[in-house]
Amino acid sequence: MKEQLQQIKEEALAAIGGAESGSALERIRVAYLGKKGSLTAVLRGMGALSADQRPVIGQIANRVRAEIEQALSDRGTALADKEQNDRLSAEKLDVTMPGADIPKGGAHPLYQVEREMSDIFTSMGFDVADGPEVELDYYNFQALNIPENHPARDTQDTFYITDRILLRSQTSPVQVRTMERQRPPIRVISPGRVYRSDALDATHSPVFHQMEGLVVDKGITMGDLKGMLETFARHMFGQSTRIRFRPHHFPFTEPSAEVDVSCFVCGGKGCRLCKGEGWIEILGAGMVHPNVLRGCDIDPEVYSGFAFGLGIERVTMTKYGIDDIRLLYENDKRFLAQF
Ligand code: 2U9
Repeated sequence: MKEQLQQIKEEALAAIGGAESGSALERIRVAYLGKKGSLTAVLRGMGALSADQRPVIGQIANRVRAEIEQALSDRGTALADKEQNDRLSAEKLDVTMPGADIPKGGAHPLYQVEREMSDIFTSMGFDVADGPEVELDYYNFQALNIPENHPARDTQDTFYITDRILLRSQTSPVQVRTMERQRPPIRVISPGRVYRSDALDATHSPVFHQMEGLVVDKGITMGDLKGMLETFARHMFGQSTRIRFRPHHFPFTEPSAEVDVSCFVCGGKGCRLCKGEGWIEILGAGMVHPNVLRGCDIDPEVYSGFAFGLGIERVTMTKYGIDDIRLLYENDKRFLAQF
């Protein structure tokens, strides 16, 4: 029986030494120490031993059991350690490795300029208003004192969807809607996309962006318009910028003017950017026509207002010296990365 126990122990220890997983160890435990295990079977057979043999064999059997249990536990710990080490080395992270280069995007130059302009106007107390790009003829033309046969309505200039519905050719409809909704004082700008049936070339695009502004209150004068535009121009193009008004005609303003800013490259002496003029035209403006106020149920005898409009592409191209409008739409990363 002694030899039998010795053999069981050797077999068990060899099996434990070769076990590669917790479940293999468990199978070994059951095979030797379980209810039907080989060591258990030997212990059961001890009843047949003589009284003086029993404690001797019993002691050996207990030692064998203890050794097998110890070996199972040691191997179990070793396997668990190994498993953890394997996992740790598989998941090892070298925090000193240089990171992957994730290219960073940025705001489109048109959007940057729009935001810069909006910031200047909102700091002067303007609200920002938005409106539909698919508009009624009424808001795009009629309400702006542009009568039925005015050349601006020509299908060559405007995309008509039906007789009454079109793609807005200016953001003025937003201001008309604002006047219908809100009583003076009104101080609002409307940046947005507009559509004109022009062929795409270096200076024209059938879709471009405008920002218009409108102020209506009691006692608003051309002086207010001039002061406000000068403040805008100085913030946008530099503190020494001057502005100049040239008489013009728009159906929706009277009097009307085109407005130039002194060239911010040469300061007015004449250079390549201003084509030797010293001045750069950037916007149109004027006092809101009484017909436009009346159409929105605002009494022109009580209230007056000024309005202005500028092309965001034009400001962007002037500011950055861009000579082809198409660069602003092609989204070539080599171009965009410069802003
Ligand atoms: C209302 C009344 C009047 C908006 C104005 C201009 C002058 C103007 C052009 C600039 C370049 C359009 O993008 S552009 O081609 N705009 O010159 N716009 S005054 O006048 C308004 C607007 C709304 C109710």
